[in-house]
Amino acid sequence: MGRWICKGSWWVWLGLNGVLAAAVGIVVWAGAKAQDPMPQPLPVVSFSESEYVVGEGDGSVTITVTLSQASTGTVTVDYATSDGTATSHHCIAADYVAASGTLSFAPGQTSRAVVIYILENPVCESSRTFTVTLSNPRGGSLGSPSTSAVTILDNDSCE
Ligand SMILES: [Ca+2]
Ligand SMILES: [Ca+2]
Repeated sequence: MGRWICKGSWWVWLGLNGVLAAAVGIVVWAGAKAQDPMPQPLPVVSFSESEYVVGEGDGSVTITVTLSQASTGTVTVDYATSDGTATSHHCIAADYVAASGTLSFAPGQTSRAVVIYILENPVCESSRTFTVTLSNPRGGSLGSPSTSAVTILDNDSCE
């Protein structure tokens, strides 16, 4: 294991030098690992579907929001409904109950549900649509789809 070599006017044990170099290298490598851990890519938060269809008489629709991967920290994202042809504010024939808030994914959790209430009415109508939008992710990044369209199918006779 090793040999003596002549370096200038000194004899040096080459094998011992090699072992010392390796030991120093391991310490430097271990220190770098401790100080600079590999950054985890942020989970991507999005709707599981870009479109949902619900019957007017179904009572509610459940929208699923997913993370691309489990996170070691909490991930939150805001959601809000917005009117399209379906409205939440009409006095007589509102179609759904507007909803907004913040969804929180606990560490390890990759799926959360948003329940939006659909309102029954006796009015003959065509299909109506509203949207649900995600925004302001924290601990993750926003992916696609970040908007989901919900279509309400009418159930009233138009005669
Ligand atoms: Ca109805
Ligand atoms: Ca109706």
